[in-house]
Amino acid sequence: MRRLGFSCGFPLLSQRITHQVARRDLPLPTRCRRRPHLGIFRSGITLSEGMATRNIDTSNAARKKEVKKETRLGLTYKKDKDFGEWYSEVCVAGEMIEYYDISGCYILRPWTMAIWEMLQAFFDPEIKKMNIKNAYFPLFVTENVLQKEKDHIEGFAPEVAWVTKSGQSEMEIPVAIRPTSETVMYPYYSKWIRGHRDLPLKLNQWCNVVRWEFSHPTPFIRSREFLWQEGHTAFATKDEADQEVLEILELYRRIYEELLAIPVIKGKKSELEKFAGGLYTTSVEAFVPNTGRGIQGATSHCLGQNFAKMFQINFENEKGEKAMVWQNSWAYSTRTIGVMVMVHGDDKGLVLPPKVAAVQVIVIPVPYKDADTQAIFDACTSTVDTLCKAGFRAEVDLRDNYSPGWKYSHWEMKGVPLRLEIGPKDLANNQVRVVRRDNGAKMDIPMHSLVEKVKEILSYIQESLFNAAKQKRDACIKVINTWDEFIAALNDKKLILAPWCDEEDVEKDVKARTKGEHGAAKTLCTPFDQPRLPEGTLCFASGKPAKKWTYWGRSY
Ligand code: 87F
Repeated sequence: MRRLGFSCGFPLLSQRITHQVARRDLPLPTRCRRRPHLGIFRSGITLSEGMATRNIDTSNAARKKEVKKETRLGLTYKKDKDFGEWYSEVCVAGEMIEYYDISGCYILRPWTMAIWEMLQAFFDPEIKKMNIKNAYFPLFVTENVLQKEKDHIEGFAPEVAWVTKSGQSEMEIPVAIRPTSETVMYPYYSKWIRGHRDLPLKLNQWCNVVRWEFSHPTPFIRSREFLWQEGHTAFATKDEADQEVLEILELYRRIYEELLAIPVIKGKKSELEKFAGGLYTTSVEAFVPNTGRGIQGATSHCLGQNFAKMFQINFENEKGEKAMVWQNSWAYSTRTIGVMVMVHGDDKGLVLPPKVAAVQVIVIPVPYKDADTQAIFDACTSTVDTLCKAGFRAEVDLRDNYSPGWKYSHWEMKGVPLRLEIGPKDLANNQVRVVRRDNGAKMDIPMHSLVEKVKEILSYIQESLFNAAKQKRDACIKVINTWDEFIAALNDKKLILAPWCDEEDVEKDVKARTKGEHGAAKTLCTPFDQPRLPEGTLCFASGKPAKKWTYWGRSY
């Protein structure tokens, strides 16, 4: 860890800590000594780039010069310029993750776990309403059992991590760490399901999985260990399975759209992109406008009877005949959080939707010289009490070794939806100054309508984050009809909606023809919500009659 000069708010002697992590130096304002009575900070924090790495001359002339250079910095990278670097920096500076000394593994800090728990708090009761029960199966699986699924494990095999030693001795039977739990669970489904009265069997588990990926790791989006829920259900009939696939998919849509304020497209995966072990795969697909990449948000598979055959999951039906179960599996992971960071974050840091923010409202005292600091602190504390009693997640930042301006910047970096400032003027007028994180809008609200106004503003923020994200996403959708239009749209980072013949070879051909340094184009999904396909419409890639509209693009 190196210590460098750091400016916070105004020229201050302070420190800046850089974390040397996984090939990246991520500058982070972490501490600075407080200057007493900092009314000047009221207008907001500004961190001056020029002052970041050298000792600071606090003379008036120097100060003026530095003020001019104020850049509202905080983050080194800009979202529109260096998206990849910006993303890593915002994840770390926003205190979501910390890099770890194993590539592709990240520490999920409390700020992340609070969001994950919020998503769980929505999803878990919803699946319980569907009579799905939680269980927990072991982390390890033997080669024998894993190989039972060998047809589709084949492609995944390089990603399976193995434990081969205990202490210094080689293990007699090495064990794999679950990359997913079909092979762990289904032998027991076979044991537990006997007759039609044992059906449906509907289990979910909240757990970690390990996939030792070799492509470029990205926090939340592609990590070697991640958290997810995996649901595995078995039914007597295909109809029941089909119905559940869509019910779960709707919950995934709600996670993205209602909680994370991210628009998604519901649809079916192509034969090439579906889970090879299943019958069909449905997904919610999100889009990251900055990179022009689609991202699979969550999947809900109908497995058909493939696994039932492999694992002999049979039952005696009502007629006394032997039958095979119909199965589904479905999952969403901590990837959801990465999509949220990518879609909503800005050059000041994270932007958290109120429904998932660990802290929805941060209250910051703004003490001025000669003002009654204690009275301001008391007003802040009682404001937070009122908000918490009303059910909001509110906190006060009373730390006296940080300036108000530094705190503004800090909580902006962490994406807190709403900032409340209380200074002497607010105290005198019995009001608070409110600042929105999403658009910077400021207003004064009277104390007597605090709860009602905060409720209203938070719900505006939630709604306008979704609307803004949807507008941006929709502006990237390009409907095309020909190959040339397809290539132009791809180069233009669009989310492409194209008429397609739905042939696997054609998709493979498109992949081959678009292979390049940015990765090939592929199908994202065939949306359930199909626009009209005029008769005689031809496939953009093969020229054969088109069967459907399908979304194409580069993806994560
Ligand atoms: C990596 C290594 C080994 C994905 C893997 O989507 C096996 C696999 O089976 C593997 N990566 N998959 C597919 C997972 C399918 C399915 N599992 C349950 C889901 C939802 C939850």
